Amino acid sequence: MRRPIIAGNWKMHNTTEEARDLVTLLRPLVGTARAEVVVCPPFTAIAATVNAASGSNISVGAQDLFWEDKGAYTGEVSGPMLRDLGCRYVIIGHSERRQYFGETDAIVNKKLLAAYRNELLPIVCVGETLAEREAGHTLEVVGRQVREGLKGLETGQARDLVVAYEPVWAIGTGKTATAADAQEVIAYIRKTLGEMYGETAAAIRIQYGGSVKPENIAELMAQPDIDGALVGGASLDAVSFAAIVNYD
Ligand code: G2H
Repeated sequence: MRRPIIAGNWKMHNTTEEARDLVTLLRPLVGTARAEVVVCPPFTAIAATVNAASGSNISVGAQDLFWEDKGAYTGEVSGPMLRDLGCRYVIIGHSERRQYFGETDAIVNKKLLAAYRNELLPIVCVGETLAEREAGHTLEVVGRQVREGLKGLETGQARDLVVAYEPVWAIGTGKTATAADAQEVIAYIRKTLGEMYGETAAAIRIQYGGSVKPENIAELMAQPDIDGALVGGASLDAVSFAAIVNYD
């Protein structure tokens, strides 16, 4: 019932030329994937990526957006601008945004509402730090991020939402949560969504993110509540990202 969605988060990597080359290599490798395929380049490479992906099954997402549609906000990029470039998705509240740029749940919420206002499909990231996990606060932290981040989102809109559970201690560190750990938290996220949106929660896709690789994707995807992955490092190489997309 939920179509898997595998998204590559390129972070601050790839010039326009590198983006074009990567998508050109990727296109034939993922052409028959049953999962939905998304790549999220930096703002500067979005246009080149959309162009290179044109006519393929690869959708393009941004890594962030600003919550206002226009105005005197030097350096920011808005929802209408991303739509204009051909973006379909937008990542919101990635842990690197929370950690290095001070994004709070309230900011995530404003960005989420801006995404919906502009018909961009949000991938909302949540996840606990190592200290929070060791203190036994994982479910409390993730539950709060979901409730606060999604405030004001209506049930009819929630169906299109993608949530990414990314334990901060597993991001770019080579440490992956075990599939069972990831399933436990993701099941809790779905339970929380159920309290907010009733049976619509069963249609909401929830990804796992944090050192996903060709070697661990199958086990993660075998978990009942894991509907895809948000892939950082391994999405920068066409062959490894394709191996993740074509998991079996
Ligand atoms: C988590 C993930 C992608 P990586 O940040 O969002 O990155 O796969 O490199 O851990």
